[in-house]
Amino acid sequence: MSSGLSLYVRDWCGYCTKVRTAMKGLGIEIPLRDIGESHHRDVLLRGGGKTQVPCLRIEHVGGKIEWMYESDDIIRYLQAHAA
Ligand SMILES: N[C@@H](CCC(=O)N[C@@H](CS)C(=O)NCC(=O)O)C(=O)O
Repeated sequence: MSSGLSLYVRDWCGYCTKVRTAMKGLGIEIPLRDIGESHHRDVLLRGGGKTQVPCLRIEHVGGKIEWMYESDDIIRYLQAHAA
């Protein structure tokens, strides 16, 4: 698993629920950032370029930051990188 993961979400977002359900199935816990909080929304917009959720923030070893949108891509990533 990459060193630093966080998942940007909204509570009412069905795509976010899909990712969170997959995480539960994989036994993975990732810090959640609800973009209902303006700070998290601003960070997502500045970093990823849009406020669409879910978005997985991946901090790779060496410090490179990747912003992954699309629930199916996120689930595939977690399945591939789950320890
Ligand atoms: N195809 C995307 C759809 C994600 C999506 O539509 N998210 C909605 C919330 S449920 C959203 O963020 N809409 C606002 C926006 O796109 O800025 C996925 O599977 O993750």
